[in-house]
Order: sequence, then C-alpha cells, then structure tokens
Amino acid sequence: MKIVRHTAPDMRQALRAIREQLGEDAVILSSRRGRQGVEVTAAVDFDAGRLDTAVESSDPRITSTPAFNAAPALSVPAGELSAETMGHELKTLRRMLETQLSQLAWNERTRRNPVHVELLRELSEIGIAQDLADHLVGQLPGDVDLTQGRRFTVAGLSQYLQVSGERWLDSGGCVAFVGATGVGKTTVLAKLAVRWILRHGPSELALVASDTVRIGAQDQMHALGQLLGVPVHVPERFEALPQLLGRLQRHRLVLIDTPGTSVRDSQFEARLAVLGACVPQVETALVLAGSTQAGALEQTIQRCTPLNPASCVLTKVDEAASLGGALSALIRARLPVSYVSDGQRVPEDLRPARALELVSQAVRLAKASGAAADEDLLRRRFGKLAHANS
Ligand SMILES: Nc1nc2c(ncn2[C@@H]2O[C@H](COP(=O)(O)OP(=O)(O)OP(=O)(O)O)[C@@H](O)[C@H]2O)c(=O)[nH]1
Ligand SMILES: [Mg+2]
Repeated sequence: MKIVRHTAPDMRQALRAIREQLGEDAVILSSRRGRQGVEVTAAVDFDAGRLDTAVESSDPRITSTPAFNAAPALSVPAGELSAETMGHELKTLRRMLETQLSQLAWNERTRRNPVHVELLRELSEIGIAQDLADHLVGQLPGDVDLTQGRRFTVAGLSQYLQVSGERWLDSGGCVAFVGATGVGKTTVLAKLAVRWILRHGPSELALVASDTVRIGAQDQMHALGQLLGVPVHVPERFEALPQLLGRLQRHRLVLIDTPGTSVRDSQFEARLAVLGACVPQVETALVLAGSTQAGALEQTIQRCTPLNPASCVLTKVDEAASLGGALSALIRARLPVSYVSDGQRVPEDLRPARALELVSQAVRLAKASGAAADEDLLRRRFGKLAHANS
C-alpha cells in the first residue's frame, strides 16, 4: 500500500495531484481544512508483486505501513488516518451529541411539565415499558395534578390490558396449554380440571397428555386423571394429536398438556406446525410466568404467533418481584389474560384475570420493593423520545 498526503489550496487541486501521483485507483482516507488549504490523505492498494511497500509523504508523521503479509493490512499509527478510527470517532461524537440533546430535552420537559416527569418516573419504577409509559403520559389532559395523573395512568393501563374472562369453565372448549418449561402449564390444567368437575361433574371432561418429552410428565397426568376419575388420552406421537382430538369431539371441555418449549428447542417449529394444523378446533392458551423477564416473555409470545393464541394464563405472579414488564409485554402483544395463578395449591390458587386488579398489584409490588428509577436512565430514555418526537 502506498499512502500520500497532499496539501493544496482547494479540494480540486489536491485531488488532481493525488490522481497524478497514485492513479485512478487512489482512495481518499481523510481530508481536513487547515490554515494552508485542504489536506487530503489518500492511498492505493497493495501491489502484490512488491514486498518493499513504500510510503511517500511530505508529512513525517506518516510512517511505513507493514509488509503485505502482516495483519492488519493497514496499520497507521496516527488515528486520524484510519477510516475505521474516523468512523468510530464519528459514532462516539454522535452518541455524545445525542446524550446532550436528551439531557436538554429532559430538562425542558421537567421545567414545562413536572407532573408528567414524575409520572414517567413512577411508571418506570413499576416496570412499564418506556414507549407505553410515554404514550400514557402523552394522553393526559392538560392540567392534571399528580393524584389525578396517577389515577389516569392506572385506568389507562387497565383499559389497554385485555382480559378474556371465564370462558372455558362457563362454556367449555378444546384448549392446549403452551409455554416454556416449568412455567406451570400442567398445574393450570389441573386447577381448571378440578374446577370444571366441581361445577359440571367429570363426564364431559377429557384430558390429553401430549407431553412425551419430559420424564414423568405422563405419570403426572395419569395420577391427576385417576384422582379426578377422568380418562387421560395419550397420542402415540405428538404428530398424532389431530387424529386423537378428532375422537374426543363429544367432550365439552378438552384440556391438552403440551411439552415445555424452550425457544431454542429444535423441535419447537415441528410442534407448532402440529398444533397449528389443529386450529381452529383447538384454542391455544399461552402460559406465561409473571416472574419471567419481559424480554423472554416477548420472545415466547412472538415465537408462538403462528398459533394465534386467543389468550394467556399468567402464572407465578406470587413469585414476581415486578409485574410492569410482563403487563407491558401483554399490552404490546394485545394478548388477553384469562387466568392468573398465584401459588401451587390446586385448585385454590387460580383466579379469573381482572385488569385493574393486576395493574394495582403491579403498583403495590413496586412500592413494596422500593424500586427507584435511575435518573440517568430516565433522562436518556425519555429525553431521547421527547427529542425524537419534537
Ligand atoms: N409459586 C408458584 N408456583 C407454581 C405456580 N404454578 C405452578 N407452580 C409450580 O411450578 C412448578 C412447575 O409446574 P408445572 O405445572 O409442572 O409446570 P409445567 O409448565 O407443566 O412444566 P413442564 O411440563 O416441565 O414444562 C411446580 O412445582 C408447580 O407447583 C404458581 O402460580 N406459583
Ligand atoms: Mg408439564
């Protein structure tokens, strides 16, 4: 590689000189204005036939580049000469500028509307996602005080959070419980089965044990069936599920236990396809643990989109340190919650979901844990949004 630096009164002359010296293949590495005009640094690529790679320069700061078999190909000590370094510095500058703009926007927002800013802080402490929090606060009427604002945002969250009510226990259905491993799928199924029997008796209930993956999963279902006096149906293979369900049509409520799915499970797509083939005869209910991080919940919800789940059961709410993230994920996905599970007891620890109750619980959890929003994070999050929206 050959690198040269030219200083000329203007860019045109500098480029001409470079072209004359290096030819048409020359590449501009950097240019800057100085007191004597424009300073342009350019290079041409290796001449593979030459090992004595040379550098010609009027500037003593430019030193020899290494021979062509040394790595990296271009090792230029002066940072300003490397396109990569320049790109990196530009990115850093841009980030600094964005931080400053966010800070300015946040300060301005605090000055103009302290109630909004306080509400954003409180929503962050509950764990509500930033875009949702900003949207809620953006909906506030002009002159609300903090107390009214709190009521308004809680009511707003409750309205956005959809719930689907006690459909299965009222009118039956054919429901497959799908979700990550250990989130409480089988326990939810057991709680619902017991409740159905208490209300309607065992005759119209069928249980399907399609979890042929986990050791002991079938035994768990058979033990439940025996306890309740309800037959447990097992497909030969997961792929045979549609045929089995076809034979169970006379039952008013069919509850299907499925294997826990890790999103990285290689069988995941195949099982989705089998379940997908049973839709609309089968309704999918996602089972999501409230104690799971919002990001992981979103991943599960997203991967199960092909099943078009009608609702979800939110489990392990008793173990959750914060519920705002989970509620934000459900609101974003417009996924209604049917039931909430908050303990291991069968059938007691299950209740039909109520939106206001869940949102109030999220607020209580935040207060109880003493969650405090990081001021710097708030500034970067909401300052950025305010800046982007302005
Ligand atoms: N604290 C608490 N524990 C629960 C809840 N629901 C289920 N569990 C417990 O979580 C554990 C796993 O429950 P399962 O119902 O076997 O979960 P699963 O999703 O069927 O698990 P796999 O079939 O292995 O994927 C058990 O110890 C349950 O008692 C809940 O709402 N709260
Ligand atoms: Mg299970």
